[in-house]
Amino acid sequence: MTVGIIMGSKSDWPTMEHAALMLEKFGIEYETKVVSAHRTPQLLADYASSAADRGIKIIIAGAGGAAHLPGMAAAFTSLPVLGVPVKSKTLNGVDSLLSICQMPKGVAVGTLAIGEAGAANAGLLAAQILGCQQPEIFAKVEAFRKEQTDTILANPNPAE
Ligand code: RP5
Repeated sequence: MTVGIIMGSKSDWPTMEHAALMLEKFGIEYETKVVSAHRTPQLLADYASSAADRGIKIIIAGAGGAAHLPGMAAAFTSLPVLGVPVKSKTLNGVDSLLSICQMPKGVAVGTLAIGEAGAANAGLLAAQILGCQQPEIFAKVEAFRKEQTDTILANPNPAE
């Protein structure tokens, strides 16, 4: 598998599946797994520290609330980690966003937007990173963006 999509709970899947759907658009292989930083800490350590040896190139990690999963995953691997703040019930995901984006200097997590858009963009950004080395993925990203642009230009009337 090229991309590992992990999340803190099964309840994150309706958000995180948008990362998976985006990767599928570009034909990128991925695996999905519930890995909780606080409920299954040893699993997180094992997953992240073995990911590079297993051939994973990028980890997408989504979590909500006190969302330490992406940061802890990044602590266990030098692979790029893309963090997705899942919308929480009490603070609408602002807690998740701040938990993920405010990494102290020295361990990086690339943070996306809260919720579905962030998950989809994590998949897109993973494709763009992989596309730097793989021309066929780069071409698919270019085609995706052109189609998006053409669709808007072909129908600019908001009332139609
Ligand atoms: C986090 O707590 C998860 O990432 C999830 O977003 C949130 C709530 O988890 P559940 O109580 O739904 O399992 O760890």
